[in-house]
Amino acid sequence: MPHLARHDDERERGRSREPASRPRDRATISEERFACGSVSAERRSTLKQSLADTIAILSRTPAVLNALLRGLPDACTLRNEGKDTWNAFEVVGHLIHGERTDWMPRAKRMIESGESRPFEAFDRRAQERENEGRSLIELLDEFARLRSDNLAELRGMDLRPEDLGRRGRHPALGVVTLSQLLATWGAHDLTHLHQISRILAHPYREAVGPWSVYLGVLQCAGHSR
Ligand code: NI
Repeated sequence: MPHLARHDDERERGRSREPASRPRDRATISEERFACGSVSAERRSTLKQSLADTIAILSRTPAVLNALLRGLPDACTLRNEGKDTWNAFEVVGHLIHGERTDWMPRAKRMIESGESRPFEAFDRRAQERENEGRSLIELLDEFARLRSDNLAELRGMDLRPEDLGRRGRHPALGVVTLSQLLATWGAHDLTHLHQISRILAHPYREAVGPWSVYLGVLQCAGHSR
């Protein structure tokens, strides 16, 4: 795939430049790698591919949201699934808050401090106060900008398979790895795309009549936190 090939090229170029902005001391990293022992070639290849796949998914989410939501009537984007549930506007706001406070800040915390400094708790209701009076178009544009900036920063970290095993401490879940965090970033996007699909389908529960039994999106009870 051209996209991945280009990405690999960028990684190689970045490596040869040895950017001064790397957040860690090179000697420390070498010592840690030595202490951890070697990662098998097969495992290295799997981890590298998993990260490339995750980045490929993460890079597409803003365009998916744009195609699905931009210009839809408010009746669709401001509808929710009932009391204490989110509408699509709030889901995009939640994704923005994650770009600002969750994924990359936590990845950097892991690199810089390991388990010694737990992550800040994530505020699942931040979007309720942050996005009052804003339009969905503004939110979609902001999400796309933040995601692009964060992925540029992630690529710039030039993570290697050994780095993905680095650990951090989640305030509720305990010890987690960088590999798990990045996989969760991708699965979190897909969870909320699933959720938006379910929100948009919500009004069809009665309208489809007996076909409801064939339509999984109408059977899903919801699970997104
Ligand atoms: Ni979420």
